[in-house]
Amino acid sequence: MTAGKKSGFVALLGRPNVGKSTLLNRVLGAKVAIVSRKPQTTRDRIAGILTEERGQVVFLDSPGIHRPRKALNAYMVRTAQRIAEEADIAVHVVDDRKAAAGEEESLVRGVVANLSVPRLLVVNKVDRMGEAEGRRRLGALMGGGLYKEGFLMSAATGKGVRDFLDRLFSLLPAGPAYYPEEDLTDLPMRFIAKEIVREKLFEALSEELPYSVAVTIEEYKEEPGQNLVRIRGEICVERESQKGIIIGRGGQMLKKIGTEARLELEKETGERVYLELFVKVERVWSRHETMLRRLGYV
Ligand SMILES: Nc1nc2c(ncn2[C@@H]2O[C@H](COP(=O)(O)OP(=O)(O)OP(=O)(O)O)[C@@H](O)[C@H]2O)c(=O)[nH]1
Ligand SMILES: [Mg+2]
Repeated sequence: MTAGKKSGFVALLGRPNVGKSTLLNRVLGAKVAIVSRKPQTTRDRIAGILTEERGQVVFLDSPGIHRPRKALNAYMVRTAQRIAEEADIAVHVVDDRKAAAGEEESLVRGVVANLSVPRLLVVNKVDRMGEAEGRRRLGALMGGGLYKEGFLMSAATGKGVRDFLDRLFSLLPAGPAYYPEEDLTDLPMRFIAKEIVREKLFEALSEELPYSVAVTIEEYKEEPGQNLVRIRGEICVERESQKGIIIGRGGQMLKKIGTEARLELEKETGERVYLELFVKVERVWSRHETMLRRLGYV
C-alpha cells in the first residue's frame, strides 16, 4: 500500500515578502495561501498538501520572520518558530532584495540554524534578478555551510520548481500519507473565507492600514439545496478614521472589497456566495493578547 512512498512536512521559512506563499501555491498548482505585494501578509500556519504517485509532501507556509513590535507580530513570529520545529525538512527562502535584509535574514538564520533536520536554501525571484546574479547570491549564501543544498528558482514563473520537488521527494523519509489524497489543505472554508477578505483588503488599502486590519467570519452557512453560501464577515480596525477609509465614499471601497472577495469565494466553493461585510473599531487590538485571541490569533 505505502511501500516505497515518501512523506513528510516541509516548512517554508523566511523573512516577509520573499515569496513563501507564492511558492506554496506554485508547488500545489492551486491557490491555498493569500499573496500580496506588502510584507507580513501571512499570519498563520498554512498547510498545503501535495500528493503524487511517489508520496505526499505537506508544505507549511509560515508568517515572515521579523523583529516583532506588537503582540500580533510576536504571534506571527512564534507561529513561524513552531512551524520550523514541526518540519522534517526546513526550507529557508530568500529573494533578491538587499535593502534592510541583514537583520531580518540573520533572525531567520538563527531559527533555521537551531534545527536538526535537513536545511535547504531557496533563492527566489530569479526572473527579476537574472541567472548570473542568482548564481552569485546562491554561491555566497551556500558558503556558510548551513544548508545541505541550494536552489535557484522563480515561484512566479515556476522555473526551478520541478527540480526542487524532485530533491524534496528524495530527501524525505519513507512513510504513509498523512491526509486523504484529494485534500489540498487542512484549513476549513471558514478560515479560507477570512483570508480571501484579508487579501482583498491588503490589495485595496495603502501603506500601514492592512496591519491594523483583522477579519473574523461571524457566520458561514450553507443553504442546503440552494447552491448558496451565506457569509457574514467582520472587519476589525483600530481607529474611526480607518473605518472611514475602508468604507470609502458612499460605501464604494467596502463594496469593491466585498465584490472581489465574493467572486473568489464563488470560485473556491463552486457555489453562489452571499457575502456581507461589516467594519468595527476595536482600539489597538493588534497590541493586546486578549483581543488577538478573540480575533482568532491564538
Ligand atoms: N518577480 C517575482 N515576484 C515574486 C516571486 N515570488 C513572489 N513574488 C512576489 O513577491 C511578493 C510577495 O510574495 P508572497 O508570496 O506574498 O511573499 P511571502 O514570503 O509569503 O510574504 P509574507 O506572507 O508577508 O511573509 C508578491 O508581490 C509576489 O507576487 C518571483 O519568483 N518573482
Ligand atoms: Mg505569505
